[in-house]
Formats: sequence, C-alpha cells, structure tokens
Amino acid sequence: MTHDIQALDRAHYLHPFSDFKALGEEGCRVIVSAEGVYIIDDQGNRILDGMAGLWCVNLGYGRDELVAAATQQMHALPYYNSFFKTTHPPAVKLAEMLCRLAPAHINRVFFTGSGSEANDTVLRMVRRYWAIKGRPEKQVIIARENAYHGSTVAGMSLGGMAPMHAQGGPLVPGICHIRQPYWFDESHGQDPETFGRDCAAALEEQILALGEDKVAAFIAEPVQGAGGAIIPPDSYWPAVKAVLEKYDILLVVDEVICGFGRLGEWFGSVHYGLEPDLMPIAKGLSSGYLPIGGVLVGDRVAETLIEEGGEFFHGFTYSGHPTCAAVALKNLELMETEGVVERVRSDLGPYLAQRWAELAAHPLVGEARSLGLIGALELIDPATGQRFDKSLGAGNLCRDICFASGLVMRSVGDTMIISPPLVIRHHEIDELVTKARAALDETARRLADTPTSPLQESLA
Ligand code: PXG
Repeated sequence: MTHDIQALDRAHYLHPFSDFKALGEEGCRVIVSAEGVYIIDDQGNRILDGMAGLWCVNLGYGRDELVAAATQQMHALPYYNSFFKTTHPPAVKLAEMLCRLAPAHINRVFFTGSGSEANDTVLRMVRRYWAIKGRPEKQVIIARENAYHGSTVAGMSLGGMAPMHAQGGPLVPGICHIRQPYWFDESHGQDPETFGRDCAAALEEQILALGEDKVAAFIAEPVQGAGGAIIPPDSYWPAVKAVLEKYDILLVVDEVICGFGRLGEWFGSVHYGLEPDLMPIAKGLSSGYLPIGGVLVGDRVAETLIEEGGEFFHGFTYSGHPTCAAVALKNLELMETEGVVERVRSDLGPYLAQRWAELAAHPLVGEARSLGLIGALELIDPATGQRFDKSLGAGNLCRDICFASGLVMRSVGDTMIISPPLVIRHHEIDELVTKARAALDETARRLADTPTSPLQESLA
C-alpha cells in the first residue's frame, strides 16, 4: 500500500513548494488519518502535529461537528454561487459572525477560496479604492522583505520571498519592500526596541522617497509566519501605527496565520491594537477542514466601494462556497462556545512560553521566542555563537529528526518553528517540548559527526 501510493505519487503528483526531482527520488511520507493534535502515518506512527497542518487546523483533527456541518450543507445545497443577485444562508451567517468578531469598524466581508486569492483581492481593492477617490496615481503598495502573502502572482509579488521573486517574473508592478523587524538576524547588536523603531522608520523613509501621493497601502503580517515566526519588538507596531497616522495610506494586516486565535485574540490586529482597513483571512477560518478565505473590509473602504464604486469586476466561482462557509461558521461557533481564544491568551500561551523558554538553555539555541501559540528556536553553532554554515542544513536536519521521532516541527533555514492546534493540552505541550529537546540533542550529535562541521572542529 505504502509502496503503491509512493510510486503513484512519484509518477503523477507535482507537490507544492517541492524540488520535484529530489522528492521523486526520496519518496513521500504517507499520512492517512489524524485525531486531536496527532497525525497518523500509514505505518501507524502517531506524530504530534506542532504545525497544525500548515498553520491552520486550529480546532484540531477529528471534529465530528465540522463533518456534520459539511454533510448537512452538502445535502441542502452543496454549491451555489453568489454572483448575479443571489445569496445563501451559510455565507451570509458567516459574514455576520466574522463582522461581530472583528474590530468594530469592520462590517463587510469579501469571500475567496484561499489566502492567496484574498491578497489578490486586496491588491485590486486597494487600487480600486484610490481610483474611486479620484487619486488613481496612489498605486504603490509597500510590503516587507521575507513576508509571505501567497503564491499567486499578486500574492508572491506582495510577499518578500527572494527565491519566489527569482522565478516566474516579472512581478506585479507597483510593489516595493522594506526591511523586516527580524531582531535575531538583522539587528547587528541594536537593542530590540531601538531596532523596532528603526524598522518602522524605514516605512516612513519609503513613503517619503516615493511621495505620499503615490502610496496606496502598507501590508504586513502581525507576526511573520512563513518567514520564520518573527515576532517584532514591542516598539515596532506602535511606531508603524504612528507613521501611518501621519499619512493618508491604507493599512492591510494579513491575518491568514495570526487570525482566529493564534496570538490569543481573534485577530493579531487586536493583540497589537491595530485598526486595519483590510484584513485578508483564510486557514484557521475553517480550521483547514475546507478551503475558504476572504477579506474583511473596514468601513472607510467598504463605504467607498459601495456608495461610489459601481460594479467591482472581481470574484471567484467559489467565493462564499456554501459548504466551506457552513464549516467555517461551525468552526467559529465552536471556538467561541469552547472559549478557545481566551484559553490561548490566559492559559496555553503563557504555559507554552514558560516551557518553550527552557529550550533557550540548549547549546544549539540562540533564541527561543513565542507569542500565543506560535514559537521559534534560532539554531546556532555553540562553538561560535553564530549561525551554522548554511551548507550544513542544520534546520532541515533537525526537522527530519523531529519527524522521525514523532513531532512535526518545521524549519525555515535554521529557524525551527511551531504553531500547534489551539486545542493542545498541557501534557501535549510537555511532549512537544521534550521531543524538541531530544531532536536538538540528536541534531547536535549528528552535526558533530559531520566532517565539515564547525561543531566538530570546536570539539577537536
Ligand atoms: N498570507 C499569509 C500570511 C500566509 O501565511 C497566505 C497568505 C496564502 O494563503 P493560501 O491559502 O493561498 O496558501 C499564507 C499561506 C509555509 C507556508 O511554508 C505558509 C503558507 C502557505 C504555504 C506554506 O509556512 N501560508
């Protein structure tokens, strides 16, 4: 069975973000089921999913209520569109609930099928907004290096991932990138608060360089996810907010990862006290059970589009898909009735922070940081206190060791990241930390055995 699936996979399936040839040679692991915070492979191994799938299975696996919501909706109305003056109850109820959970100035939603489509929608909406306002020259969107906003052409153009930009260009014009608030790698000895303010100052410098009359919006993740669970210094967001208040520029906060409880609030924007004009959402909206995304639209933009815009020529076959919407609605209802977000804020987040911080004492760890249920470990060579040589692939080695020992912990370069389901319990956090520590030990041992390893030289 495993062999058949692997062979067919190799023969026919082009995987996302993969080196097709290398993956074909190595073969894939086969995951067949899941429950709670565990995924289960075809050998029966239970693996603690420290990434909640891909930052999305917030309510954990095996929730019958979500299955029932999908089944019921599929019987009643599996699909219908909301083009041409039609609507259906699941999308309307979901829109209403999202607007109730969102900050008070947000009262409208545009639905999409994914986070990437949400950011495509953002790009079109932002430019449309300024055009309606009679300022079509306000087109440039300022984003950040090493940001992730999706994999469609607009999504990857907004994102700041250099390897993505290097493939499939030219990018969408009118997007520029400023430095990211990545203290561990880019502060060059500055204290975190000064560094955070300097990164915010880069936004103002960019606005002035372009001219305010050319700038449409600034887009950012509250905490960068795919970039490496980068939690900005406390000074960063207040300083960014102050810059934006000086200029007539829209704020887009990408909530695809931070939304729906990840940081201990319904939205990352609430944690940082931000009032975005637009919030792209996806992932945790349905706990990943079905694909759905959207853009939460603040009153300023919504009222302009509604009152002055005429028809907005934009939308997807699956915008507001009834079955996806029904599952998302049930997901949010369960999160609310079970107090999931509050538990992340007052119990699980602080507990993870305390246990995760213990890993900072490990010789391979240069920094252990977390916020809510997102966390990162920065791997360093204990001999030098600096990063390992990239060619050693320390992060990927650690990730593979984790997987083999029953934990999904991802690597982004030599940054190890976690983002577990929000229903994880204390003893499962304990298991996660224990397995992470064991994997760090094993990674150190293996690196010491690698002939070119600086670790080995330092031991010699
Ligand atoms: N915005 C953010 C902040 C994201 O993290 C997207 C938009 C795009 O969403 P869709 O649904 O189109 O994938 C994302 C997605 C990784 C990884 O390696 C992260 C994402 C997707 C794929 C891989 O961490 N985030």
